[in-house]
Amino acid sequence: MTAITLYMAPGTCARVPAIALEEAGVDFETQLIRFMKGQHKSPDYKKINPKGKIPALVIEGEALTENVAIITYLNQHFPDAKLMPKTEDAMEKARQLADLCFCSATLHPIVTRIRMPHFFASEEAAKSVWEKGCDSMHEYFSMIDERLGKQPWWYGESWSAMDAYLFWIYWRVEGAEYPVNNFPNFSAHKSRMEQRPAVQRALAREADAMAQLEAEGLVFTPKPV
Ligand SMILES: N[C@@H](CCC(=O)N[C@@H](CS)C(=O)NCC(=O)O)C(=O)O
Repeated sequence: MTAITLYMAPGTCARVPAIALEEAGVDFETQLIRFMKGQHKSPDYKKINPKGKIPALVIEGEALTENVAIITYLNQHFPDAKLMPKTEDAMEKARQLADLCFCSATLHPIVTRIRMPHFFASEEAAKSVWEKGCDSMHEYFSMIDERLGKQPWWYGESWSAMDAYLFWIYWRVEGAEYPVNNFPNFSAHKSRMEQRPAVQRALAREADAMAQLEAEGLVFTPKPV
């Protein structure tokens, strides 16, 4: 059996590979990283991810970071799981990468501005960071909403890890006062995601991790805008 460990914290983008692993039906363990203790910046964790970020995946003793790379690897390592649409076409493969990069490199930084504007500005200016984040997000949420109005999943009739990524992005900004209700097709996509047993299992792992943090008094709560 392959030994797989996912380094995660509840609510983070580690949800994306957690869902992918659950969808693939493989055995894996999760290791909770405690942000409030600075564990992600500790020398021990930096041996796994020198960038001090979550997620990191350790598989067969090898550490891999960055969601795009982790999803791409899992897709190749577990081909039967069909985490991304099957294709041998170089352009199609590159377009799938572009989609994952859109989530990690375009949407995720905007999510952070909406969710944690205080990281980017003084107390007085935080509200304007949040507003500008929301303004930037509208264009992309409209685009995603339009696409999901025509089909249940990002790639049509078949679920993919792109849907897991979009699910996390939606959920994260929903909890930061972003007006998600303006995007009914994206909201319906979230509901479809919540019905998937693999998603429920991934969320249950996060709930366990959150309970652990609560018990230790280590829950991180960003300042309200
Ligand atoms: N580009 C990375 C981003 C990872 C990332 O920013 N993770 C956040 C959690 S969602 C994190 O570890 N934040 C802690 C910090 O930056 O100190 C990826 O896609 O995996």
